[in-house]
Amino acid sequence: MNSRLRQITKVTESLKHDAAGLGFQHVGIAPAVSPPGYHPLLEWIASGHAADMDWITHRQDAYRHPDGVLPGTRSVVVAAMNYHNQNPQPETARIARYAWGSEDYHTLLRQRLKKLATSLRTTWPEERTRAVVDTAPLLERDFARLAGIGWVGKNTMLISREIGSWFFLGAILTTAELTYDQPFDGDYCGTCTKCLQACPTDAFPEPHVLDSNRCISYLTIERRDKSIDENLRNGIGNWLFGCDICQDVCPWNRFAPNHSDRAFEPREDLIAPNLLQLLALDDDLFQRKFGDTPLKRTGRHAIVRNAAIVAGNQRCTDAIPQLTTLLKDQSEIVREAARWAISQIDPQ
Ligand code: B12
Ligand code: SF4
Ligand code: SF4
Repeated sequence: MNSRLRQITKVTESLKHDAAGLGFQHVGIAPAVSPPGYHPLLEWIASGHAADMDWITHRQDAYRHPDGVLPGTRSVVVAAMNYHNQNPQPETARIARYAWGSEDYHTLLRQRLKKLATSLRTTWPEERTRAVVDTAPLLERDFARLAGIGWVGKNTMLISREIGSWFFLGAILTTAELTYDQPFDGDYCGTCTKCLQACPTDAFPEPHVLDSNRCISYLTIERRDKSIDENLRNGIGNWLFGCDICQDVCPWNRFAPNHSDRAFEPREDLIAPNLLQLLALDDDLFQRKFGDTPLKRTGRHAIVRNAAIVAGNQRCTDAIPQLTTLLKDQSEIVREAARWAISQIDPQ
């Protein structure tokens, strides 16, 4: 083995070894190629399924190849971090499990990915690396499949045979060459269609395709400055932020292990948020309570709008005084949701 090849093997081994110590359950490496999901992505955008997530549509060309994120990329290291916590969801207002911890996962994963890249940087200081979580134009699930971590389920989640789908993905793009894993071969959904049937807003026009316009996760997190279509409000049920239904019903999650990471220790007020307190949030209080959590992305107005919709769906008569105050709120989306909620609770 020549010395360059020995270095490649050694760095690949250290990356995999260090990943476990940093709390990643899986790590795999794919060559930088144009991902097979690129054309499905273009079709998805053309069908309007990206809704108004312009940060995806405006950068559609950059998804063609990891070069669009880091010119000269040769390897894509993909890592998965389990955030599963088996606490049951409350009956009142629900927040998706990924957001129960007190830290924003983007910051946390990016910091750990940077640490993970240490062996790469020290061995080859001349090579460039970039850690990405979510926001770069990279099809993370497609690359996770190419890196051998799992398959894309009918619910569009990347599923691992070992840990199910309750995990975050992150990637390190590097101009360095590494030893590549085999792509994950196969699809273990079989004839199951539980996720497609369980979705309360019918967000799957077909298996493996999600229409964001109908997905509660999009509606409650990403649709921040607009009202939510009235026809979809009942389907939102008691989801205040995100939605876990198509993962909760998945048989591959039945035995999903719990995380053992202090960073994902859940906060009581996120596992079981108090609806009346949420309806009373002003900008300052929102910032103080949720400024360092994933909820900050959505902002006060959309969270209060969502809380009003949940109160309406639950016919929560105790919320009437708060909702009446919100009829004069500074935000139009809040005023409108409060009006709607009152009409649901008391049609008179
Ligand atoms: C935009 C986005 C959303 C949107 C759109 C989701 C979607 N399904 O496209 C909304 C806001 C709705 C959303 C919701 C959620 N999201 Co999100 N989201 C993203 C983001 C930023 C981009 C996804 C994207 O590019 N979508 C466009 C579609 C076309 O791409 P895709 O979903 O990757 O689909 C691929 C496959 O379906 C495949 N494909 C297409 N057709 C076919 C056909 C067949 C037969 C096959 C096999 C494959 C296949 O090709 C596609 C392209 O690669 C990624 C991070 C990233 N940069 O990748 C996180 C990400 C996918 N989200 C994540 C999470 C956790 C969630 C939620 C669970 C959060 C919650 N609890 O509320 C939900 C889950 C909803 C769901 N069922 O997907 C995780 C998923 C981890 C995992 N195990 O898969 C990611 C990777 C973020 C992260 N860094 O951890 N999300
Ligand atoms: S996250 Fe919820 S709303 Fe979105 S597709 Fe899954 S079940 Fe449907
Ligand atoms: S619920 Fe069934 S069809 Fe859906 S992702 Fe899980 S195994 Fe696949």
